[in-house]
Order: sequence, then structure tokens, then C-alpha cells
Amino acid sequence: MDGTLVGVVMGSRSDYAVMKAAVEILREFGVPYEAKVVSAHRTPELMVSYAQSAAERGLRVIIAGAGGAAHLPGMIAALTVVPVLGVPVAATGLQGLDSLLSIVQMPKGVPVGTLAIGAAGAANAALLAVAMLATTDDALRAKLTARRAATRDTVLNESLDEVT
Ligand code: RP5
Repeated sequence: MDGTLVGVVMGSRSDYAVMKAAVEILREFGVPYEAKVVSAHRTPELMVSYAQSAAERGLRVIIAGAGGAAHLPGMIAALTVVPVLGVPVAATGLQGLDSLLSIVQMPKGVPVGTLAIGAAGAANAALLAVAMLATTDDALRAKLTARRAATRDTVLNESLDEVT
């Protein structure tokens, strides 16, 4: 164990344009994370070893992003009981709908928590990972609560005058 709590994996380097939104949130909260390319179809052996070693390495959550026929989140979930959050990436002419359906339609018994397509989903996956870690970390929960309050205050202080 090296202290890493969240694994952020993605099927291709090209997915990082989206998945960096998750990394940015984890950095903001000071959560120890790692980010790697792990492809279900191009590096299947790496995917298996990554998933099978996740729990003993101390990972508490895995965020997995992929585009197209996005097997990665479901395959990782099949190989570990560490919670997996899936992020659909728009990488084909189907603009992420293919990936969303691939990830969200897991058969009963092996869940993947599925987020929205794209950067919003990646950011929310990280916020959800933080919330999961915060169930046993008071300092993290306080940071999350403060972030929500800051977001609320921003909205309450906004004026429509600036956009008219
Ligand atoms: C998927 O194919 C990856 O997750 C990525 O979203 C998509 C395209 O990959 P590249 O051709 O850009 O490497 O496996």
C-alpha cells in the first residue's frame, strides 16, 4: 500500500481530455490518486492485474472512463469489489451514447455507478469518490460541505444584470 485511495483509469490517452476533470477535483481535495491508461481491449492483461490488485493496494474507489463500446468499467467491476464509477467518453460518431449504454446497462450483480457523458461526469465521479471517502473522513466531509456552501453562495450572489 502506498496511500493511493482513488484510481483513475481510462481506455486511451485521448480520454484524458475528459478525465482530467476528475483528476482536478481529486487534486482540489488533496485525495491521493493515480491516473493511468488501462485498455480493456488493447491491454487486457494489465486491466486484469490492475483490477485484481486494487483492493490489496488500498484503492477505495476506481473511476474508469472509456469511449465507444466501453467495456473497461464493467470488466474492472467484475474483477474487484472496490466500487467502480464509470464515465462515458464521447469518442465516436455516437457522441458518447454508445459508451453510456455500455456502462450503465450492467447486468444485475456487478454494479458500475454510471455518471454523465463527458467532463461533467468525470468531475462528478470524483466528487462522488470524495463523498464516499468522506463517510469515514471528517476532514474530507468538512471540505465537501464547504465546497457545496461556496457553490450555493456563488449562485445566490449572481445577478442576471451581467448577461442582459
Ligand atoms: C476507447 O476508444 C478509448 O476509451 C477511447 O475513448 C476510444 C478511442 O481511443 P483512441 O483511438 O483515441 O486511442 O477504447
